[in-house]
Amino acid sequence: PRTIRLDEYRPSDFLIDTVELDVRLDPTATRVTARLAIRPNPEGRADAALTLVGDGLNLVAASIDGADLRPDDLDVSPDQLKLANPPRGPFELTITTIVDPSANTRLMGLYRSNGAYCTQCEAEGFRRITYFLDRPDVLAVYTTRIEGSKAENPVLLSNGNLAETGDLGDDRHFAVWHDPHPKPSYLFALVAGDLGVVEDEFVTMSGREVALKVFVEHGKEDRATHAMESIKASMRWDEQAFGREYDLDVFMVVAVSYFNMGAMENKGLNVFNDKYVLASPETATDGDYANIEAIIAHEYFHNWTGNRITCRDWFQLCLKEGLTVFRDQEFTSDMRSRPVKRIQDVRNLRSIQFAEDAGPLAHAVRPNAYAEINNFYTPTIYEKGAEVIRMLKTWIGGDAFRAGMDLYFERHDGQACTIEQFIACFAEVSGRDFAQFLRWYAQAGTPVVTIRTTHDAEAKTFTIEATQKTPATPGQPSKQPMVIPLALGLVGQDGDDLPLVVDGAPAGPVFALTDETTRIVFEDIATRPAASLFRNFSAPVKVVSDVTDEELLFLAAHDRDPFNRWQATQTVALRKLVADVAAFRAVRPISPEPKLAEAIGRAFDPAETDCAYAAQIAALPAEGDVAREIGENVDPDAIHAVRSLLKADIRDRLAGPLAAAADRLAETGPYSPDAASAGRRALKYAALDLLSAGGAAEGVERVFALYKSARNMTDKVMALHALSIHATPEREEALTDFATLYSRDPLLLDKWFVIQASAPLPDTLDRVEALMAAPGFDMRNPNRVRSLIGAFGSGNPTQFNRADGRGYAFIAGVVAELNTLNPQVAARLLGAFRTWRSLEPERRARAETALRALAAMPDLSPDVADIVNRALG
Ligand code: BAL
Ligand code: ZN
Repeated sequence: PRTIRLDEYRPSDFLIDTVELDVRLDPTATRVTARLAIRPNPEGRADAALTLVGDGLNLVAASIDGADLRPDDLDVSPDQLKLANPPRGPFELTITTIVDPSANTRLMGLYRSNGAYCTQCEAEGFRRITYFLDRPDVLAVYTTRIEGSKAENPVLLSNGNLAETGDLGDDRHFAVWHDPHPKPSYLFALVAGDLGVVEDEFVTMSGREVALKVFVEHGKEDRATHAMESIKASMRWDEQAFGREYDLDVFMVVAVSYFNMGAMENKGLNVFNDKYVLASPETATDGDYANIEAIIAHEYFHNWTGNRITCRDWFQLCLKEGLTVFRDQEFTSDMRSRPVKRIQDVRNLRSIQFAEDAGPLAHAVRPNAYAEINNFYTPTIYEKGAEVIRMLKTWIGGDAFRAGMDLYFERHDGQACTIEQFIACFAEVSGRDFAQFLRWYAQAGTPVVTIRTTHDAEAKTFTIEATQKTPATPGQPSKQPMVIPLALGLVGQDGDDLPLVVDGAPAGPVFALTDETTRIVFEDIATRPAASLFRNFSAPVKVVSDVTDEELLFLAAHDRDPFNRWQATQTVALRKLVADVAAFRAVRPISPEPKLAEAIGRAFDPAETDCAYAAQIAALPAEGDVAREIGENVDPDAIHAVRSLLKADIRDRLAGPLAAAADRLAETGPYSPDAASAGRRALKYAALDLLSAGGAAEGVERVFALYKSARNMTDKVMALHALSIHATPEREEALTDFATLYSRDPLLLDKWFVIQASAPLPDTLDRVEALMAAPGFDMRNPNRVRSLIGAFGSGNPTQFNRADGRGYAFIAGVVAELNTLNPQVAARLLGAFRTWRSLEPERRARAETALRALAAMPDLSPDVADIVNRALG
């Protein structure tokens, strides 16, 4: 496939002001007539041909200003419609195409999900509906008429406000929707089907009444109330936090069961993966409730950051995604616990984005080239993109950040923008020079900041010397220094922060590291403090410091920054795990570490009231964190073994407090998904996970008892997960029981798939293969594929990385099968290989063999070919 480059961007030669779509629904032959008001773009080339793109389209008719076009007037293929010499003034082009929604297994464009019609147009799906200038900088006002069978599609939805409905007799009816806000084609949506609805209302800050509707499959209406509450909370929050008001008469969310992504922010008509809408205590876990709230918020927040102001081109994807992730993170922090949210986000960033940044798929937050845009909906665009916004705010301060956002909304409303236009708003309000800061968008790789500290007792100074280095990444052999905000505190022996004095004046607490090496000399420091570095994770960097374990354990007890209290324990644990892996592989004894157990033990102190936070303290770094820290010649089995040993050691040291916590935290009243109740369950799970470490009989018994007595899905799934990682009879009994009870519900079947696919047991791959042939699995449904195969590839380090290479061959085989069925999902599964180069030589060779076999396949989709080529590149 052709590589698209940022520096080749040109404005479109033509603009489309209005789009009138007439869609006659039919399961296999939907007829789409698009009437386009086109005019030359004053910023385009004067003599240009008009080339509309398509993707697998079938043209029925075309006319200009009412006059039919003959085949000779047109250059038409399934992938483009070209007029060599179009009118040089405004004209109307009418195009009729026929599409087959039932055959659309790629789930891009118009397709069917459990009988309903729905669309997905981001990034380039609209061209599978009609020929178009399918690029985000062409903004048009859409009017959409949908006509279909009344019995099969009583609900007919599109973007904007409902303008007209009518009965055509003979089981036909229609609806006309008008969206007054100009938008790019990727935000177009249409849904039609026989759906249930939950309705409510929201009155905006200026008094506009907005009808709220959540559409779900009939019979699932009672599972939509949490989503509805989340919509209202999101609308209120965006008014309060950013002054942003909703702008249509109706806001709709539709849950569909076949969906490539999590959800999609189409104007006024968000389409959601049903996994992120449906929740009841009997069917959803605390994690599901939190995810739904966050994703509803994310899509709603796109209304301003994405829809009202969109991206000029797809290189600017982080303009809407990084910013909107930042906004949804802030929303969750305000709705729940800010420190816990920050810890969860940083865990997630490290596990998925740092991993991406350290491997062959590393790319910049704003890439400068792509072969397939679908492959750039990545943790780097989303999660690192959000970190860049957070750093910007940390660097210029909250007030300037808000002023910059206000300016951005005011100046660019209705436009398709670039990162430079966004950043210029912050430069203007803060008076800062952002030239160096912009490197965060251009340079890939996770900067490593090495910190050396020295205390001079005589001079009473404490010096921090910070050296930054960003490793080479594909296509970027050498890097320039970045602006790295370092938020810090110096904690004195009484546990209080010392005043920060530099050059005789109060300083900090945020210091910008702008050079390769920055020295900061703090004055009036009589005794060596414990340096609390990168408080609240003030920059997405890897920190290597000479702060001792002893100082870290002191910070774990006393730091006033809750993030760094957590981080201190994590760093000590990570250092130990890395050392233990080296000892284990060299067949040397592993040294005990009672102080770490003591720090973790504080999480189970009955006096600890923030249980969600305590649960984070109690959870050791993941196996992937250890692998990344080791960096090369990684043996996933050794990491798993050593981490399990550490858990067992902690269990032995804390057996009493763990058992007491598990008892104390047992569920008593009715289930509530609120954050405090969820926190208690999370801490109970942390205790049970440690108690059952290594398959210890007493712990397994407790977990099994919880499984059997559980009265909500969170307890049930937590217990099943804890049982599933040890080969015990209880495991088999619980898995069978869960299947008997719940396997007819697809979203619960997914939980059962995930649990089995992630078990670090030697028979897991056999089971996964068997489950693919079992009832309920459907290769065409992305949720099933992700929960069974995706969880195995990306959530099971020991079994995906089996020493015999079968894990690699299995994932490559599924990718080959999905390559034509659903290339986007296929390419996503291949992400499992993003760390293959850091493996020990034998596994690395086997992973490479699997990738090369895939690369040699004929007819690879652009999506899969792009990932394979970059992974091998
Ligand atoms: N725009 C794709 C889905 C999302 O990020 O909201
Ligand atoms: Zn988004």
